[in-house]
Amino acid sequence: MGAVSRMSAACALAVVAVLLLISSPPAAAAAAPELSVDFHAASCPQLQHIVSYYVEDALQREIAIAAGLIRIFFHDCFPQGCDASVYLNDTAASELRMPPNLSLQPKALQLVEDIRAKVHAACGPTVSCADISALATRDAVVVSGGPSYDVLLGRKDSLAPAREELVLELPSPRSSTIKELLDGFKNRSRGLGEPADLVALSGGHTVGKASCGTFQDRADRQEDTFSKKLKANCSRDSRRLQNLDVITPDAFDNGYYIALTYNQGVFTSDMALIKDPQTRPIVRQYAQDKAAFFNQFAKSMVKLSNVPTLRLDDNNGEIRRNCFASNKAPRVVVQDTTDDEDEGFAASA
Ligand SMILES: *[C@@H]1O[C@H](CO)[C@@H](O)[C@H](O)[C@H]1NC(C)=O
Ligand SMILES: *[C@@H]1O[C@H](CO)[C@@H](O)[C@H](O)[C@H]1NC(C)=O
Ligand SMILES: *[C@@H]1O[C@H](CO)[C@@H](O)[C@H](O)[C@H]1NC(C)=O
Ligand SMILES: CC(=O)N[C@H]1CO[C@H](CO)[C@@H](O)[C@@H]1O
Repeated sequence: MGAVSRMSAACALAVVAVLLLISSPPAAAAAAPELSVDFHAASCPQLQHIVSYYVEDALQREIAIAAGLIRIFFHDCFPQGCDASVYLNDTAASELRMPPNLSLQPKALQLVEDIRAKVHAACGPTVSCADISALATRDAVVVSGGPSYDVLLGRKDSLAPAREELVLELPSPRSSTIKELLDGFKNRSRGLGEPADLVALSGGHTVGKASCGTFQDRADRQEDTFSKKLKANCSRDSRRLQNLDVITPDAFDNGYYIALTYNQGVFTSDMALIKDPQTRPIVRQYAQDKAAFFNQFAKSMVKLSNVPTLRLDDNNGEIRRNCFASNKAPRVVVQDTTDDEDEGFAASA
C-alpha cells in the first residue's frame, strides 16, 4: 500500500475527472431494484477508485479507523439490513443514542460522509451512504490485511433510524451463552445462524478496541490471570482502550483466535466461543488456519450484507445528501407510488 498504489489511484481519479469533463453525465436512469456488483458501473464508474483511495489514505494516518468501519457496518446491517440507518444522528430516535452503540467511532462515521461528498461531487447524488459504507468496510478489511469479497450495490438509505427493539437484538459483549448469541444471529431471517458465521464475524475483533466498561463483567470476575490484568490496567486508567486481539492488534489476521485458545478473550462473548463445544473446534481451526478464517469471514460478510430489509419502506428509501440526516423532514409519510425506484432523486427536488 505504498506510494505507488496511492499514485496510481490518484492518476485513476485524474483520468476519470478528465473523462467527466468531456462526456456529459449519464441520465439518471431508473434503477433496477436488484442489487449487483456493477450497479453503478454506468452512472459512477469511478466509485470504487474514489472509495478505496480515501479509505487507504485515512487508514495510513490512523489504522484504528478500520475497526471503526467494520463495527459500524455490523451495527448498520444487523438490526434491519444495510441501509445507513445507524448514521442518522439528527433525530431524538438516533441509533447512536441507543445502548448497544458502544460509542461508534465518530472519525469512521465522518469518513463515510466525506467519501459520500467526493462521490456525489464526481457522479451526482447516485450512490447511497449504505453502498459507500459497504465498500469502505470491504476496503478497510483489505487494507488492514484481510480478505477481499464482492460487495452488492444498489441499496437505498433509510428514511429513519431502526426501531429500538431491532437495535437491541445486536449481540451483547456480556453474553455468555452461544445459544443466546446464535438466536439473535438467526432471528428475523437474518441468515447468520451457522456457528461459523458467529465465530467468523466475531473475528472482526482482530482489529478492534474496547473501553473498560464493555468488559468490566469479565474483569470483575477475576477468574484467571488475564482477567486480573484487564482489571489492573483499567484500575490504573479507566479511559484506556483495550486491544481485542492481544497478539497482533492492528493486523487483520487470526491472532484473535490464537489468543482465544490461551483464554485471552476480552469480552465474555469472546470467551463463550472457546468455552462452548459447538464453537470451540471452529476457533481452534481458525487459530491454526488463517485461510479458513478468511474464507468464512468473506462469506459471512456477504451474508451480513444480505440481511433482509425490515424497514417499513422496504428498499424504497432515498439517496441521502448527507449521511447524518434524511433528505426529508423526519416523520414524512412514505408515498405509495408506482414509479418508486427513483424516490431518492424525487425527494431531492
Ligand atoms: C453527527 O455525527 C458526525 C460524526 O460523528 C458529527 O460530525 C456531527 O456533528 C453529528 N451531528 C449531530 C447533530 O450530532
Ligand atoms: C427474536 O425475535 C423476536 C420477535 O420476532 C423477539 O421477540 C426476540 O426477542 C428476538 N430474540 C433475540 C435473541 O433477538
Ligand atoms: C496491561 O498494560 C500493560 C502495560 O501497558 C501492557 O503491557 C499489557 O499488555 C496490558 N494487558 C492487557 C491484557 O492488555
Ligand atoms: C456516539 C454516541 O452517541 N454514543 C452514545 C451511545 O449510547 C450511550 C448510552 O446508551 C451514550 O451515553 C453515548 O453517548
